[in-house]
Amino acid sequence: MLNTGIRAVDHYAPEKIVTNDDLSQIVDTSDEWIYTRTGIKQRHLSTGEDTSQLCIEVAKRLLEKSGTSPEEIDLIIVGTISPDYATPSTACLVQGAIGAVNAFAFDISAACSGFVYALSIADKFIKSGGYKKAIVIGAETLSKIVDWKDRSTCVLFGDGAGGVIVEPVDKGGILAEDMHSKGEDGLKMTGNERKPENMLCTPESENNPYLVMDGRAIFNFATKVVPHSVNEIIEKSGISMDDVKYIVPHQANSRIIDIVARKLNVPIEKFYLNINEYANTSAASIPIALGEMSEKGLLKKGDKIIVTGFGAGLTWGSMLIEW
Ligand code: 4VN
Repeated sequence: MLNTGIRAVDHYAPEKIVTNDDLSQIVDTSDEWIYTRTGIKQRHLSTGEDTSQLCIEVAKRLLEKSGTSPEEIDLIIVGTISPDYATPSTACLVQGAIGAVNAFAFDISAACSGFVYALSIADKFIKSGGYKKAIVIGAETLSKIVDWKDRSTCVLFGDGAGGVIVEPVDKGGILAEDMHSKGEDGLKMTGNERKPENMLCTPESENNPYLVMDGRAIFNFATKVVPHSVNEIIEKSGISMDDVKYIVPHQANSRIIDIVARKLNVPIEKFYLNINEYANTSAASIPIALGEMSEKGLLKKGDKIIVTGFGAGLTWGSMLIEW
């Protein structure tokens, strides 16, 4: 059977960097507090670029890198929870900007699992045989939905985007996946609430437009489901952990990754971590990591990696990818 392979990967983040010390000027926090609890040293923040602009930069780089012309693209999917608009979708804005006139385009909402969910969807379109080239992007401008007065959340998040071009391959590519949601705990992390309000009804309480989370609950959820999901991938695909060169987790919090590594009995060196530089960029964190790894020459043909996303929804998903 035909597989879906990654043809090119790239990433882009706003140039402006805000350090923990910079943040301690606007909220009661410190570099020591943030770094010891999360592994974060700094984040890239938008100085006006919106999510679609981050995506467009990634898409242009992907076309350039892979020598693909925009007319060849059949499908564009963007995973994001911070789109420019509810409509048009971020993916349609990308399509228009790059001139991918033959593509169809849509966004998906799966928070920190957004890139893995979007890649899973693209994989099925490619496997159907009817579509040859897809652009899959994870992108966020979380800085526009965090509460800059709330020191428990504003220190955690950053802006950025990353993505891939996928196409059919005979061998390798996406070899296994494990996808889940748990909507019953969905309200443990919310953002951009909009209650019905019209001539017939007025909301009983105000909308909360910000990103809010029950940190402890999400932390516990992640340390429980991620090791399980990674083990599922190993079992389903019949490989051993020794065959896996890197595990590329959603960059939520380095302490969560430490616990996941310990539970899996995998050395922490097998995990690619860059949360120190970008903080938590939700759907963008995995493709930004892949982009950096590719740049550093860490991903060679035939290497097997596991990507694992987890977060609001609640959602989680893992994939085994042979490069
Ligand atoms: C997945 C996770 C998180 C997350 C949850 C908790 C948390 C990140 C709570 C304890 C706090 C430090 C921060 Cl696991 C977020 C997302 C959303 O992308 C997804 N940090 N923390 C402390 O006091 O130690």
